[in-house]
Amino acid sequence: MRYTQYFVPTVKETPADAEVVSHKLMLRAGMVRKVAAGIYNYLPLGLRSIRKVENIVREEMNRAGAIEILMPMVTPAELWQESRRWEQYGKELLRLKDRKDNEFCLGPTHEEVVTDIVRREVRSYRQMPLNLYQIQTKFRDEIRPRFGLMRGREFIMKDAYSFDVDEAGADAAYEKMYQAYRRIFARCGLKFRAVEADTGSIGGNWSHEFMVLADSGEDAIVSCSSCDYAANVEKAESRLVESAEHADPRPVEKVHTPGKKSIQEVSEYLGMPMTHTVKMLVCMADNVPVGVLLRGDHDLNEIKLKKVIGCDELEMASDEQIAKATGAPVGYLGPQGAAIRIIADLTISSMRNVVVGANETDYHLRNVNPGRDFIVTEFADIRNVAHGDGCPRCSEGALEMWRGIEVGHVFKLGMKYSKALNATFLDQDGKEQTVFMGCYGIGIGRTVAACIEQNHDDNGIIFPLPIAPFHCIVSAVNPKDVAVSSAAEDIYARLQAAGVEVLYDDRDERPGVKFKDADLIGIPLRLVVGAKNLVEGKVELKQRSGGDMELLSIDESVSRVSAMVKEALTL
Ligand code: 9G3
Repeated sequence: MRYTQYFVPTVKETPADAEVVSHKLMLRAGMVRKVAAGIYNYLPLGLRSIRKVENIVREEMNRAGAIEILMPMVTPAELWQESRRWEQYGKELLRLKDRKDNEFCLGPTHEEVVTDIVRREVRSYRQMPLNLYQIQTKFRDEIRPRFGLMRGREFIMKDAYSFDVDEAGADAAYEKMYQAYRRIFARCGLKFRAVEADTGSIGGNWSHEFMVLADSGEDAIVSCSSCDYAANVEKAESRLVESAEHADPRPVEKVHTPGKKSIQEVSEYLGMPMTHTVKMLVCMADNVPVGVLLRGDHDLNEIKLKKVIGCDELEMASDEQIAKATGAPVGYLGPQGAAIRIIADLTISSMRNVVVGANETDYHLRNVNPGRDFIVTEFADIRNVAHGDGCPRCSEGALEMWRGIEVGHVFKLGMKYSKALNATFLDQDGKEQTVFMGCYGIGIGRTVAACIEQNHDDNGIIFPLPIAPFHCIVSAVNPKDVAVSSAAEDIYARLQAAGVEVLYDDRDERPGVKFKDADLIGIPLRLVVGAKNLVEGKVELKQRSGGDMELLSIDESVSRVSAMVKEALTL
């Protein structure tokens, strides 16, 4: 493609409202332009990368035996009412009415629509295993879309759905998708980790997220330093923390702690490490107050607590709700004599002689012992794991904390949707059975953005070749010089003939502008054609990912670039 006939509106200045590097660079490189909050135009360079990721996804899904379909973006309310999700979702589900006042929504995902296909078309066990997928625009009306394509409202997703006769089949389908995802993200040139994840509201009981490691990632994940355990912190467990204190229980002491409300203040004031304190929080579970006990330095994991209680809504109680439920002042809460349900983190059970609130303003108690001074009937893992905790799977590893960008998520769905929509089949014995499902998503735009988060420097993007908009940029320095333009044209033609995707920068621009643009848009290979080197019949080859500049003859440059592209694209 000739730059002078293309459309690459690069900009020098960093846009004000872009917070993460991929958003900044995609705007500056002329890859996307915002139309409305969370809604983007894909400009030529952006679209080429998007299509590269889609094609890698498509190849690996097809290789895994999945079959491509395309479902509608606009989906009828009736299907969502059958699965009872029409009323389950709030404003995030963008609803609309047609001219006859029929209700629809813009599809945020397609479990209902695809299960409707299968319940109509699949009648026999012989038609499964079946995996249907699409690459399609989704809409989720996020409250705060941000970070460009990383958290848009309209976005392109590959969503796949597997259908099997039994759990074993569904497990096999899950494993096939898991392996396909590993190949997909490896081919995209990403450093990623598959982590055990919470299934959230979708239902089912088991899922993995594919996380691209990047400090700008919204998710916190942990991985073990010695085994392959890795999990989203929402779900991660750790080896039970035995408290250091094994002394005999000492007599309770009331201590004056004027104005010391936070664990930090109390432990400093009393000269006690936070590991010797117990904090009591109060949550409202479906509007019922529940007391929660955690070691002072641990953090509550609300997703784990919600699963333990089994409630729909879980919020931290307000100060007045706390006062009403416990009669004690906020900051001085203690479990002794509590009139509300108490759930304690597992760590509490082995603690001795701890500091807790005295349920009285400006007072705490020391040497309080669970079992003697307060009774806990419910112990559960309700804390966030912390960096350095012991691995729950192997005996010697420690958990390391990372930030990750979720680019893929695979779920075992069980029969949640097939039951709700009555998707059944006749088994070998002619008996009616319900299909087992799985669902598997990849954020296409988010994968491009995550790749840029992981591959950039101060000058711009450093695209891994497989998802770069072009393989090679040819920068002609002063194309008005006939020797330069004819050499550049010759290289351009020969590379294209060799199947290399070339962006030929034929602009009448200063060299500096061309080099800055080439670095910004991140094309992996750059050939510079300039009069000085041409005198010796040489051109410069530079790899955007670093390494020394090479001076090559025109023939060598064509064969070298062709070989590098071929090598980078071999699986
Ligand atoms: C909704 C809305 C938002 C949603 C969902 C439904 C997320 C919803 C979870 C999934 C699960 C998988 C298939 C591809 C992979 C992910 N946000 N989820 O179900 F109505 Cl408004 O989408 N679906």
